Parts: sequence; structure tokens; C-alpha cells
Amino acid sequence: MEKKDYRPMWKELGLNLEVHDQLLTVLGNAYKDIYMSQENRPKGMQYLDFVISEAHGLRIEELMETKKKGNKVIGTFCVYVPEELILAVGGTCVGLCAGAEIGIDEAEKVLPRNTCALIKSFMGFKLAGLCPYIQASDLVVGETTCDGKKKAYEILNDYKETYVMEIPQMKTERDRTLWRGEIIQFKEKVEQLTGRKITAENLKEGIKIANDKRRALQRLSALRKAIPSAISGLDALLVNQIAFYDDPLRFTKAINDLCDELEERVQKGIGVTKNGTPRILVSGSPMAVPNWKIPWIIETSGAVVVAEESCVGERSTRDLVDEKGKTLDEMIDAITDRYMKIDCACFTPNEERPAHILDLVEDFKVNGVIHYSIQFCTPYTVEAYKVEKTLQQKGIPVLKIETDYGMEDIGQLKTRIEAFLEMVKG
Ligand code: BJ8
Repeated sequence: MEKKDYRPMWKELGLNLEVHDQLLTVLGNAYKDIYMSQENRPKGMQYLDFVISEAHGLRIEELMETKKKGNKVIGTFCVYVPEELILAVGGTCVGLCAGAEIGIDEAEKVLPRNTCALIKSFMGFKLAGLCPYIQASDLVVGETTCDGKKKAYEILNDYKETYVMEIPQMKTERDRTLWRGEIIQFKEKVEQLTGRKITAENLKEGIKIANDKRRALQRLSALRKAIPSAISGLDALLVNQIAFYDDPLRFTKAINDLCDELEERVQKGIGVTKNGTPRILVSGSPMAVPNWKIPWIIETSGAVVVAEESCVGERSTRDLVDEKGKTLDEMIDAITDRYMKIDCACFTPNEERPAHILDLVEDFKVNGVIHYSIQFCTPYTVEAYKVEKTLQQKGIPVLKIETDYGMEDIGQLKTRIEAFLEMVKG
């Protein structure tokens, strides 16, 4: 089928058409090489292949359609932004482009070179005119997680209105009070932006939509415990990545269908790996589309990734919002508590995270952990020490990796990962 020409829409959104074309070509080729070359993929992945092929096309068209109906689109960069409040008023929450090196030259005009790749990427996407999601957004919501992000949002605000939520750095009662206040203030911001009131009824619905999506992802995660693995780590990562920008109702249905298929595979013992394939947990910084570098190296070196201890993975799907609340106040409490459980390395102390990693190692019968930090990401790079120590004390093999979005270190990383996998097997 002839692909629709979205260039008029991209032009209207103010994208840099020439460079955007180049980006789509690079992405299309990378997807073909990394994803379509995998063998024995579940049929349900065809939906995800379609979504990714239309990520800058049909999905953006859908966003523009919903905007025409008076609904708002809100762009985010962090799993701390409570999407329940956005869904409550018929809004759409989308994760913004932050996983590719393109636009870095533009980003480095306003940011120091030694800024983490994720931050440089979102700034580059905006400044180079390459992210249709930010262009389609009515508001960007940032957060005071790491220093790099919070200072970058001040600059981003010069180009796109950026509302910043204050995230506490600790988890005492006082911090919970601060965070609850932030959620209420954000609720008011959403109400002001949309001209719609958040009520107990619509918030209940928003909570349900977000929870249903998480439940589907939890189902997928649980199915990855099977030996042999019914799905590759690359495919499972893609599902978690697409969760940030697809329509939540359609996505939830598609992932539940995929899980039905995986359940059948598990029952029949059908897998994408052979017996004895090392099972790897990847832990650390989030991997936004199209950051597939590390799992791709791992899975083309004879191992399988069985879980991601990351915001694009377990950290954002593990906890649900308690649905028992009846009043608005009770629901805000439930949202506050759910988000306070996120164990991002921006918190201190962050003892929950090593404990969660140990649980994952046990539950998923993990043979080794690869700790991944985006280069210049201080929170995760520093916290890697504690993670490594905890794992070593239990005799669990661990490899620490620090890298950016570039491809220059692929050979070196492959050598290190292959040596690690040999050790894990031995
Ligand atoms: S809750 S992990 S999504 S902040 S990689 S920009 S931390 S220097 S992305 Fe994150 Fe929210 Fe935490 Fe999750 Fe800074 Fe590190 Fe860069 Fe990072």
C-alpha cells in the first residue's frame, strides 16, 4: 500500500522537512536491521511494527484530530508526571522524543557537551525541528529530578512553554506533603489549560485507563519469566517504549492480545531462545525510542534480556494507583502514594532500588545483571556502585556500562558484553 504523504502536516507543525526525512530514513533502516531480522517473533508484534512505522504519521494525525475536538496534548519526559490527571479531562499524555543522537549539534549550542545524551537529545529534537510530538503538544511538563533536566527545562521554556513539577529528593512524610501539593497544583494547571474540571468521576476513569495499561504491561512482564523466553528483550522493550505515545485504550487491547499469544507459546514451550541461553536483567537509565543499542548487542551475542529495571520497564509499570478511593481527595492521596514509590536514582537514600533488583533477579531467574547508565547521568552512574555491591554480596554477576547514543563504541561494548556472557555461562 502506498504510504500517505504527511509532509503537509509536518510542514504545518514547523518541522525541518529535509532533516526530518533523513531521520525517518535512518530510523527505518535501523528498525529493519535490528527488529525485522529477529526470528520467530510473536505475531502480535505486527501491531507494534505498524505503530512504529506510523509514529510520526498516523499517530500525529490522531493527535491533531483530538486537538480539533478541543482536547489537549501534553508532552512529558518522566514517569513522575501523573498521566491520570491528563486522561481525566480527555487529554493525551505523550512521551517526547529523546532517544536519538540527531540534533546534537543544535543542542550543544545551548547545553554543555558533557550533558547526558537524553537531555541533549530532547533539546536537539526541539531545536532542530524534528519532534512532531513536541510541536503538537499544548504544554510540556518537566520535573526537578536530576540537575541536568531541571536546568535544561529553563532553556526549553524559551522555545516551548514548559511547566515544571517539583519532585522531592527524599521520601519522608514532609516530602509526601510537598508532592501531594505539587499534584494538586498540576491538577489546577491541567484544569486551566483545558477549561475542564477534574472530578471524582472523570479522575476515576483516568486512573482506570492508566492502571489497565500498566496491568497489560505487568502481564507481559510476568510472561517473560518463562523458560524458554517467549519474546525477545528487544520486542518487550519496544512494547514498553510505545506505551509512552500510543493511544492507551488501543495499546492496552493490543498488548493483552499479544499476551494471549505469549501465554499459548509458554504453554507449548515455544520460545525465541534455546535452552541454556543466559538470562540478563538490564538495570539503570531509561531507554527511549530508538535507543536499542545495549539490548541489541546483548541479544546478538547469544543472551536474552528478560527484564528492564528502568523507567521504560519495571519502574513505571510495577505499581498501580489504588482504585478504592471514592472522593477526589482520596484519589489524589492514592496517586500521591503510587508515584512516591518510584525508585528513581534521583532520590536519596534509594534503598528500595537495590532491593527491587534482587527481587527481579530471583523472580526472572536472571544469570547476570548489566547496569546501564547514560554517559554523564550522575544519579545512575553513582548509584551503580551500590547496585554492584549489593549484587556482588549475593554472588550475582554484574557488568557496569556507561555509554551515550553514538555508535562509535559498539565494538568495544560488544567485546565487554561477550566476555561477561562467557563468564555468566561458565
Ligand atoms: S523517574 S529515571 S524518567 S528522571 S539519564 S535525564 S536522570 S542525567 S531520565 Fe528519568 Fe524520571 Fe528518574 Fe525515570 Fe537525568 Fe540521568 Fe539524563 Fe535521566
